[in-house]
Amino acid sequence: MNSPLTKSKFLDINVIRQEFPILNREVKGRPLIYLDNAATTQKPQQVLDALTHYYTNYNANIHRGIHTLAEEATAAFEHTRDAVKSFIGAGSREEIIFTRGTTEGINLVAYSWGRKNIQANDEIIISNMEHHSNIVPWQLLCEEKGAILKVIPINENGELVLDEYNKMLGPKTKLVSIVHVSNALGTVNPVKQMIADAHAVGALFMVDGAQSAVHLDINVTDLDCDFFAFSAHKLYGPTGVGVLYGKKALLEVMPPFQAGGEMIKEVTMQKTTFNDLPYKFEAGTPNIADVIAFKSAIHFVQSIGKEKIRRHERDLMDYGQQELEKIPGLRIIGKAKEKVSVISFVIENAHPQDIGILLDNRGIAVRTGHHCAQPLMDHFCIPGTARVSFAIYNTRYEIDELVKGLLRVVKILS
Ligand code: 7TS
Repeated sequence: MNSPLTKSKFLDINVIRQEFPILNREVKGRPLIYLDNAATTQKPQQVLDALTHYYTNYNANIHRGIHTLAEEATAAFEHTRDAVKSFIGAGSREEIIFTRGTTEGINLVAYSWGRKNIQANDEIIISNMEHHSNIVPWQLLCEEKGAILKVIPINENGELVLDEYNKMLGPKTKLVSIVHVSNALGTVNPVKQMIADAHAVGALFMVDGAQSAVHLDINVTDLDCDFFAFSAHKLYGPTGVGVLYGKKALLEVMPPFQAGGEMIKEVTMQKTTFNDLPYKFEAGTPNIADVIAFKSAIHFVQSIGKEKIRRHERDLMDYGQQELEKIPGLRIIGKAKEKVSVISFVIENAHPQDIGILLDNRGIAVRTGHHCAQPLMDHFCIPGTARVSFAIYNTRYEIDELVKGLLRVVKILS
């Protein structure tokens, strides 16, 4: 298997693949070709080891015990916070809140900041390419408060129409919440400029970084965003862990999201005072093991370097687009100038679900459907797409296999 897998001009992908035990498995009698990385990435051995090591050696609840195990677990948990802080360029560790994932991070802001600060007739801006996680929390908030949700349109390439955005911004705008990289199209949005534009009218800006944290260099201080949410599981880390970054001054005056243990300073039956940041927003026993293992995922990414990862994925995306476009009846959805790691497509006379099933029969995993972005699908007048999304361990050889599979799909279905 040496030759076809090592076609990358930039990295020894074979060495990297060896770190992912799951890539050795077969599906339907063929070697797994995993092209569903925007849904979740596979996990390298060091992440799996960190989980086992924790449960084998120092499983304990954190922040409350004084025994050795509790101290070791607390230290490892807090080390991840420091690793995240530098990974995204935050100003202080108090600005890093552990959540269950991007969805919970956005809900936290909508619930805590939103319910305190949004009033009738205020305006919140999102875009037409948002994941449902960055639509529904704002819809609920607007319904509750009588506020108005405005939606930035997109063009045929799948890019935001920024003129419309600038026209929408005004004194009534209180918050803008935009996806950094679209999960369905791969479009990279120019959030830095958009943040500056929002701030110019006094609005806050939240970035949905679910897809960007793994591909782009993130520096929240440089971006000057007010909130940034992402998930560990799309970044070679475990499921059930995410991060909400928030500017300290904002977090400090926000009310708690969930109430319970850990988030309190003192409780009497009359009154409760709340813990300091970031613990005020981390009620209950957190996902200790997975937070600890997340640090290994960050190290994995840093040890290769995002620039190299990006170049490899760019090569795969360019090669993939070039080869897929040769397939009769195939149309790529989303052709933004700035794009990473995702190719969404439809094939004439072939339902995306059938494409997915036929590819799975060849051991190829892709995502099909609306990708939790139904308004975006409506914009393109399609029920859904088939989507391939790349990670560091994918190869040109796998794209060649995908193309063979798709040619077969065309033969069977059309
Ligand atoms: N925002 C974006 C842009 C996403 O891509 C996703 C998950 C979420 C938010 C929610 O993240 P979670 O970790 O809280 O679930 N996107 C996808 C996907 O594209 N396929 O499966 C999940």
